[in-house]
Amino acid sequence: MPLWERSRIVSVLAVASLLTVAAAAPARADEVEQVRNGGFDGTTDPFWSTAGMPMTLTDGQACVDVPGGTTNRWDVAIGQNDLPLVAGESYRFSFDASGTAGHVVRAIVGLAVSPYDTYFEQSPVLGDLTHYSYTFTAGAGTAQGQVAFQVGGSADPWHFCVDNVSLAGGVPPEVYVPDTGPRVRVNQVAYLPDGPKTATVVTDATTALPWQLNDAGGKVVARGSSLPRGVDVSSGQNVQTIDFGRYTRAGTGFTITADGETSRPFDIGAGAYRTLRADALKFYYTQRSGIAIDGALRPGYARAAGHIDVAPNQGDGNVPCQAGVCDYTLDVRGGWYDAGDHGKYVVNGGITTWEMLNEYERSHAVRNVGLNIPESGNRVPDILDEARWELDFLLSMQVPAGKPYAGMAHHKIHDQNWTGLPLLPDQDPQPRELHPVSTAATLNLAAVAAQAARIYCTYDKAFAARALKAARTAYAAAKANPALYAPGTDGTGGGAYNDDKVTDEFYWAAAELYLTTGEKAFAGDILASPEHTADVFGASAFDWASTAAAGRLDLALLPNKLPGLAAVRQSVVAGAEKYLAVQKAHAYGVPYAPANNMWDWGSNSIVLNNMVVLAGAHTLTHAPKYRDAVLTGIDYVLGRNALNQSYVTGYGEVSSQNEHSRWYAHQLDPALPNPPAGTLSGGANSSIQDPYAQSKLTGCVAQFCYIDDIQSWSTNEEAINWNAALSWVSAFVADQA
Ligand SMILES: [Ca+2]
Ligand SMILES: [Ca+2]
Ligand SMILES: [Ca+2]
Repeated sequence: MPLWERSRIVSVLAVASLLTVAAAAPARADEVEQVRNGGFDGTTDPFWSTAGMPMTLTDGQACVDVPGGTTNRWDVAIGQNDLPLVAGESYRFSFDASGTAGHVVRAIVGLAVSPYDTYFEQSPVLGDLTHYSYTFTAGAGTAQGQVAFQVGGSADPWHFCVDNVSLAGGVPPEVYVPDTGPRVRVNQVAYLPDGPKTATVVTDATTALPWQLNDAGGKVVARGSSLPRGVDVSSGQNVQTIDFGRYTRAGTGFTITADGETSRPFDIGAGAYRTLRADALKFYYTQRSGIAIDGALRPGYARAAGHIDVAPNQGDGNVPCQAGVCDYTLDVRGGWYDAGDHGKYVVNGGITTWEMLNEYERSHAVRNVGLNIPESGNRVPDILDEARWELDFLLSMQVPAGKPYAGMAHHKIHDQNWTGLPLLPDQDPQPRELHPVSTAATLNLAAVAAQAARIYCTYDKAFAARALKAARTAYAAAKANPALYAPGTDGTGGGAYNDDKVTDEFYWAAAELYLTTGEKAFAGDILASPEHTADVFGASAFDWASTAAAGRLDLALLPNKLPGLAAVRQSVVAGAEKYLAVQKAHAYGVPYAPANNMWDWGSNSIVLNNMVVLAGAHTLTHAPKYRDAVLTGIDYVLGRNALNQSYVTGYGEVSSQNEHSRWYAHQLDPALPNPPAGTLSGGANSSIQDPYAQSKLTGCVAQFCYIDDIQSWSTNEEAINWNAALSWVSAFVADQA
């Protein structure tokens, strides 16, 4: 899960002249101008610029020669302070700007004093003089607001000019209307030839509509009649569904026409899933900490190693604890960066690694999937090499013998303070800190290390033995410290990942230890756990905080001799029946219906993880309905949804591109890439916690609570646990072909 973070500028605070000059660019009669002398009439006062970069007046504009060789956008800037902002008021921020072609200005409205909160920001790429205008709603009120034009971060010197700077209050809030394209919604990637094929048409019609399936040449190859479904709660749209499953011939470039609209194109075939299952796993190599990314393996994604103790980095080879937490340092290099930040969190690393290793245990084909990683060709399946990168990190987070809480795992390691975007991993200047141990992190380590012990024994006996020893030690330490909870308040510089219910982690760890060792003591703990007979398949099957279903699925599906296994297996089938019923009732075929229609953070991963339960029921019963439910469910993620877009970068005619990340920050810096193909966006989130989403989506209905912008960290981040769900399900789909 990505983080609750506040986007902050770590700004050089420039001192404004207090000279007040009448505003030169008059606002409309009903709007109130906040900026003084935005037209630069005869003077640049009261604007300021950072030391060493004087403003000059040129043709009535303020211009600067921007020095080269700075690192961050905020290292050099011009701006104006002491602007009042009223919480909840809508403002239009506009200006004319020009710059040496291809350079970027980060234009912000924020707080002029510590902690320099950013209320609104845009980073246009400059060229000839252009008018820029944006509307946003202030999330906070202050008398110390600021507009600033941050122009740092360029290796080369360049020239920047700005004029007619305006911040007008009293404007009507902008009504954001997403471009959702044609009203016929399909899986824009592919349907399997022998799988179910359904589409959704958004329409005012309440009686059945004729539809036709067209091949790439426009020839009609199938026809039928749609099924009226009424108003879909998750979108507020009146919809009908189209079932074209009887058409089974493979091909590319199909479309569906209904109600006068033609869908985006799609394939019928399995090839895309063979590519997707690999891409979803290739995601992890460029997410690695502690290693340089080789451009020969990932063209366009080469970068220096992050956090290997080379300045300006301050770790991770010798990381101390937060003050008063411990008296030692640990070498915690490696692992994956969690999401769009540079933190590493044991609970999220744990569930991610479990799902990846589970894919290995459940899908034989994945052993032969090459991932173009440095370890390709070493006779170990690449998926295990990739998971090992994280496993070694997780093991390094365990408290050494002889120290207080020996055998427990530190909850997380991350920056002391939040950093801004963009920021390459090797450029992160923040001190790194170990946070206190937690029972949840310790049990994650126990579960995943135990799972690793049975999987890696074929390839690396010494590692398998070390992992099992660490798992036993962690499990015993958690039993001795059963209620050390990471607090929800520990969210500065990294996500809190707080969890104060750990019966599920105890159950999961006992299950993995039992599956690996067969020992009676672990069976006893499983049978005594309240989770063992509880209904663990709720609206969301499992995630980093709720892990009971992970244990239940493994007990049901992996070889073992636990007493009462029939009931364990039946519980998985019963869970799948619930998701199947939810999906059947859903006009977009989504096996997810949270209480009060409040879609959760990272909803795409929830949809996919619920499908892992459906896939489990298929493995247990071989009933085609569960397989078909998975094949239908993935349509939602790949385009059959209210926004008519795929949530996987590079898949589908229209897909997420600008996931929140400090280094895939192409939207903020054209020199950086977008996330690689096969990156899953978090997706619709009813609570829209970030200011950018709030400025565009307030009042949104479930599926519409999403925007493909790098600033929307609550709807559009990338994360290791989410891609694990995509990887698992795309592998299952590929295996069905
Ligand atoms: Ca002017
Ligand atoms: Ca390999
Ligand atoms: Ca828990």
